[in-house]
Parts: sequence; structure tokens; C-alpha cells
Amino acid sequence: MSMLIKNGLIVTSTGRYTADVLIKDGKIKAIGADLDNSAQNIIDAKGKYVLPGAIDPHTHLSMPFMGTSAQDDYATGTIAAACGGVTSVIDFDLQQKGESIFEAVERKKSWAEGKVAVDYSLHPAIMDPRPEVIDEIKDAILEYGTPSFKIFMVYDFRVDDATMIRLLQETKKYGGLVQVHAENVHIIDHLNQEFEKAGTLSPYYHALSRPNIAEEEAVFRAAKMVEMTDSKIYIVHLSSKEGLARVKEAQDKGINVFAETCPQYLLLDDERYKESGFNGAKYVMSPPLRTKESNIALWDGINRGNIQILATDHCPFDFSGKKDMNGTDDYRKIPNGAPGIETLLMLMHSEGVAKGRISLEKMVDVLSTATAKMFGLKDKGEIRVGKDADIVIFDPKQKFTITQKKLHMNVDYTPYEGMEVTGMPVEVYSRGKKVSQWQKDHVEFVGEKGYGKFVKREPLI
Ligand code: DUC
Ligand code: ZN
Ligand code: ZN
Repeated sequence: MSMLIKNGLIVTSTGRYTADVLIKDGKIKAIGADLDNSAQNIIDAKGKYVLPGAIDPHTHLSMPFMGTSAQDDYATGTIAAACGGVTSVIDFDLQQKGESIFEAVERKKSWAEGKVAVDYSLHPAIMDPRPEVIDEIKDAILEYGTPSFKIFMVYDFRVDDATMIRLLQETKKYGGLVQVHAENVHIIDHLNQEFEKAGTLSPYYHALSRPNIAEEEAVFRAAKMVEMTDSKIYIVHLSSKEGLARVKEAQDKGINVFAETCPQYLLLDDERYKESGFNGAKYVMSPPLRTKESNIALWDGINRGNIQILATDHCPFDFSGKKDMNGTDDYRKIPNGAPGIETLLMLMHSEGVAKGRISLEKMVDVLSTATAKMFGLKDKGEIRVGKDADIVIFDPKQKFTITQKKLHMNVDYTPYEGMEVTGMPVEVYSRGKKVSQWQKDHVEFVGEKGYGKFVKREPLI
């Protein structure tokens, strides 16, 4: 099967140029001017961008959490991904008590089988750090193809600082990476108790219970452990100006601290918790939305290179039935999380590139190229000969008004309802196979459940 994409503007992390792209057997075979027109399928991409598919390295598909489960499974979540121009996901795989890492990886792979519509990998989350599990880190990096490991500094399943140090040392030996959800649990516990005593438990207090300083302190502490072990760490969903300042401070000292942020921390702020009725629950996620000051600081952090990656933290729960299941009188019982996988690329283009906050090349870097490098996806992340043909044909002029009705995520709301975006993915390819297509006023899934493959990642050296 061969395909030729003609006349598109190819965008890389460092530049852009007009050329044709020849695809054979799922790979990019040639890039150049006036390439062989004998391909079976010829697509004219004049006036469009030819982008590498976005990679979302932070999703929680079907994750059991707070008495329920994140609603998108591998089918609905990756169909939504495909429709949004996301052609790879790296999903969190929460180790259960008593499980080995291998068992956790195999369990989650079995959930994906026959369902997953785009390629995927897994980050094991270490939640039961028995000595034999720490010893298994080597095999996870070198054999299972899962070289990055999530840990939480909060929640009941958090790891303590000593475990974190051991994990940093162990991952360093073999080319692994620790990813950390950085919030200080004691600050949060204390404020939860104060708000309980005062009877102030509406959604807005979720944000007040997890102040910027809780993130700042945890980022600082994590960075100190990295300094001590001469290792490296990746801060997931960095949300605050203060947390960013600690990331930058560490980086300026030559400490290997990397960071990711998400569209919600760039585009939304804590005023959302004050929406009428119980609407604020839609934005109950951890860390919470911050102020506009943090939004601005994070855009700056991307442009200065302190934040290397954009991800979604896609973790959807219905507003009716899940968010309000137990939490109408108590923010602590509202399942934490929000949908975002399908809106990642359109928001970053419209709010980022079209509004002049980031360049097109920066967008490609933080959504694809840097992500593939950070996480060892050697065949992904670039429009380059030899790479997988994971390609988004993107129309920078196509308008779309975001509404959950026209999206595919298995949830009853989007935080961006009613927002008009400029620029949409109009054709999306995964290893050369078309998986989604713009049709009149929305994107339709045209791929196949079960087509996606588990991608074994490389050690991260
Ligand atoms: N935060 C969320 O909001 N949801 C999933 C897990 C997390 O850390
Ligand atoms: Zn988290
Ligand atoms: Zn998360």
C-alpha cells in the first residue's frame, strides 16, 4: 500500500517547508519535490500543514479511582484520540497490591487488546514498592519496553521519600525515568481538615485545599532527591507559577528536572470553580486550576524550554452520575479528573499558535518530537524518512466550535464547551492507515478498533 501526500507544508520542531511525502507499508519512505505519482493513493495537501501525529503521554484509560473508573476505555479513548490528531498514547498502568510490574503491564495490555485504535505504550505506576518490585525495574526498562515509572507524592497510594530515592537510583542504572505527581500531601490533609471543620466543602474549596505552595514544595523536594542521586525526573501536570519557578531553579543548577503541563493549566483558571450550581465540579482535578498569573507563567515556561512536553491528564468522569455521585456536599468525594485527549491539538493550535503564544514549530516539538525523545518512542514524533507514517493533515483555517456532542470522548461534558477554535485535523493517519477524517462540521472516526499496537519503548539514555 503506497500513498503520496502532495504539496503540504511539512512542519518539524525546527522549521517548515513545502514537499511531498511518500508512504509505503506504514512508513515514511521519501520526502521531496515532485515525488513519484504512481502511488495508489494521492492526497493534495496544498494549503494544509503536514504534522507528526500528537503523542499524549498522560492518560488514565479505564483507571479505577475514587470509588469509580475513568470512563474512556481503550476503544472510546483512542477513537477520541484519533479524531483529535493524537496517534500515540502512553497510558498509566496502576500496579495493584501484590502485583509484579510484569503482571500489571500484561493486565493493562489485555484491556487494550481488540479495542485500541492507535498505537500505545504504558507507564507502570509503582504503588506497591516491595523489594522485588524495585528489582524488577531493570527488566521493565530493558525487556518489557516500559522505561518510565509514575509515582505519586499524594493519595493513599503515594510512595514515601525513601522509596522515591531508591527508584531514582534504580532507574538511573538502566536508562529509566521517574515521573512524579508532585503535591505535598500534609498541606492538603491539613487544609481538608480545616475546611471540614468550617463546613466549606463546595468545589471551589478543592482548589483552596491544594494551594500552589503544595506543588512548589513537592517539586522542590523531588528536585533535591534528583540532585542527591544525580538522576533525573519528570514532573507531570505542572500547574503553578511557583512550581515552575522550582523547576527552573533546578534546571539552572544543572539538575535534570523535566516538566509537562496540560491545556487546562494554560487556558482555564480557578474562577471556573465558582460557576453556578455544582458546575465547578467539572474542573475538580488534581492539581487544581490556578490563577491567570500561572497560565501566563506556564506559556512562558514552554517558550523558554523549562517545560518540554504537553499532555492531557485525560481522566473523564460524567458530570451527571459520577461527579455528583457522592460529592455534592463535599469536594473531597468528587472524582478527580477531566476529559481532554480529543481537544489537545486543536486547543494548542488555536490558543497557542493562532494567538501567537507559541510558534508552530514549538507546538510540534511539545506535542510530538520532544515527547517521542523523552519517552523512547524511536519510530514516532517526526515527519522524517524511516519514521512511522503517523501523520496529521491539518487545515489551519478550518473553524470548529467545541461541543461535547461532536466529540467522541465517553463523557457528558467538555471544559471547553462553546469555544471556537481555528484550525482542525482534517485527515489523520496511523502507520499510513486513515483513522479519522473531517466531515462537514466535525471529525469522524474511520479507523478500526484493535488496529493499534503496543509499542515497546527504548531505554532512555
Ligand atoms: N489527578 C486527577 O485529576 N485525575 C487522575 C489522577 C490525578 O492525579
Ligand atoms: Zn497526577
Ligand atoms: Zn494524571
